[in-house]
Amino acid sequence: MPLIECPVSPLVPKLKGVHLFGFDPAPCSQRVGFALAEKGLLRERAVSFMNDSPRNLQTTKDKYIFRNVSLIKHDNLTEAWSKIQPNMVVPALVHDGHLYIESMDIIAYLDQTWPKNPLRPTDEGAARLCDELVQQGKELHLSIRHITFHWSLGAIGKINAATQATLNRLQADGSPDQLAEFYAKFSQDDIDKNEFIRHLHLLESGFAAQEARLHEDGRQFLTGNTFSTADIIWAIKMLRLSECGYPLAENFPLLSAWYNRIQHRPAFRQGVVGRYRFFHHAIRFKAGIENLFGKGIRSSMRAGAEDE
Ligand SMILES: N[C@@H](CCC(=O)N[C@@H](CS)C(=O)NCC(=O)O)C(=O)O
Repeated sequence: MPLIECPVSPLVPKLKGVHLFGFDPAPCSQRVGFALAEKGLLRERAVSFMNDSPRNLQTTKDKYIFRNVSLIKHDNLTEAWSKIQPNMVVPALVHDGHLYIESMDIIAYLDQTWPKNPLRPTDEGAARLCDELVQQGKELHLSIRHITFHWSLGAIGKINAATQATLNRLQADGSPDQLAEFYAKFSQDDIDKNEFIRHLHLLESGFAAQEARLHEDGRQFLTGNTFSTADIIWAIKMLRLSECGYPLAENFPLLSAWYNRIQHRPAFRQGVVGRYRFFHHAIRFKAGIENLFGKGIRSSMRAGAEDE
């Protein structure tokens, strides 16, 4: 359900042009930033998410305003955000007063609305594969969350009892993203270490399947020889794993070569990594130190897992 018919927030109907509500280091937000850049839509400026000064209500043609929802400051766990995204996660996109949520649905909407540089293969078989890989990528998002919180954020990812109570109160009933449930367990150290390792291994199995596919016929991209949304969703997973110090090239050489090709795309640089250099280097540095002392993600890799 990408379109929210009657958004509660009074800000939404006031916004003209394209506005992306997101957080630069967050994978789901990065997916949309990447797709916007592939479409040739450039970031005009960044403002705080509820900014309603008249100059920030309207964007210029082929540009978008980035509305920052800081996950570090827990902007997403506020009432104002719950009125825009009832599941209290990023991203959300507003186009001419219409609100869209769910990153991959937003990308599909962008692809329909801006047909330049199509992101869905025209060949039927490749399109089917693309849908399949996007679906697998979505299902693995919970694994990326576990990996990020365990191997990147650690204690700074925890929330206090008051914030938890606010989140419990505001999160939509039956939210598919289950943020309140996740924070309740993570903040109380109530997730078993093996659960994090299980999520890492799920991702590794996903990567192994892509590696095998690239091996089959030397294709350039995951669905064939044209870039697609499947490349977007999987490349963003690689980015997070590499930030955690995971040795991609050692374990998945073909996928790693594919990821290098993606990294060289101007849209990846403009829409994703160019946007959060400090955070990117900071988490890589932290991961490097932890791996050095045997406490990082490397010690839990499938090949290195002793408890299997
Ligand atoms: N299904 C949603 C998932 C969104 C999601 O989980 N977003 C994460 C960032 S990648 C988030 O906002 N997390 C909130 C938090 O960690 O507090 C989508 O694809 O848009």
